[in-house]
Amino acid sequence: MDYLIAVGECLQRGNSGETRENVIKALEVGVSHQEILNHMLEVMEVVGRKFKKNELFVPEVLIIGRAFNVALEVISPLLAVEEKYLGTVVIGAVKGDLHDIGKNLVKMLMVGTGVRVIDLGVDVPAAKFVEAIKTYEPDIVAMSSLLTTTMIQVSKTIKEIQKAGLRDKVKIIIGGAPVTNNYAKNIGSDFYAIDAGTAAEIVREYIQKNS
Ligand code: B12
Repeated sequence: MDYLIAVGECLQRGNSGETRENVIKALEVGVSHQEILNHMLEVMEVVGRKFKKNELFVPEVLIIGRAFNVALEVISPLLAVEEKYLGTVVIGAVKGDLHDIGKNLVKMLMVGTGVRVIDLGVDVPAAKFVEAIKTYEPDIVAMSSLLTTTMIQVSKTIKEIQKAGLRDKVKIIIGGAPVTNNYAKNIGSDFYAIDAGTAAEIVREYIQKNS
């Protein structure tokens, strides 16, 4: 029985229990935790692509993400700190915005690229983003806005990051249904992504080039 292949198959089906069991069995027969993680990341890359092409839908991706997190809990203690993450992303829905389904999908697919994602949650004031940049020193800050009325908060947050002298230290990616590429450019964001799959691709590319 190839437990590594089974990990990938169960993960793709979103079966948390079986994914976890097969991760444990794979470790028992001597597959390295790094090999298991790499295989899981490959699966998440496929998931991201399928989601982008509408071959997978929101509930399926959420279930797969849960299975990924359950399996990750088994291998995280085995990963040495320095090999644990390729980079760090701080993510949040801006002040006044309580929508988090899309943000959580973006977060999950970003985790699937091998980066650490610090989730500040919803209704995040600019000051909290600034504080998080100081604390976690992320490579990228990701902001979500689902309301036309909260789009202005994305712009305000970028200004606050600038005021705090931290703009050169991070790249910024923004998204959410009312946000557009033009808006992103106008307010000085580095990147915009229309969906979670594209966001993960952008992060993967950026981190790989700069790590
Ligand atoms: C679910 C929902 C809610 C839920 C949210 C639950 C939750 N936990 O998220 C609840 C009921 C709380 C809610 C409340 C409200 N909502 Co609402 N809501 C929706 C709804 C139906 C779905 C949103 C959603 O989750 N979509 C699915 C996800 C997967 O898609 P997504 O969020 O767009 O995310 C994708 C991309 O945008 C992108 N993305 C998202 N975030 C990010 C971040 C980054 C960094 C990147 C790169 C990409 C990215 O990737 C995601 C995945 O591919 C939409 C309508 C719609 N069909 O979109 C209205 C909608 C967004 N809501 C709306 C409104 C008006 C409200 C309320 C003001 C209603 C009210 N009068 O109280 C409140 C505001 C609450 C607040 N302060 O935020 C309007 C917004 C109109 C506008 N343009 O401003 C919409 C469009 C409905 C409508 N047609 O009128 N809502």
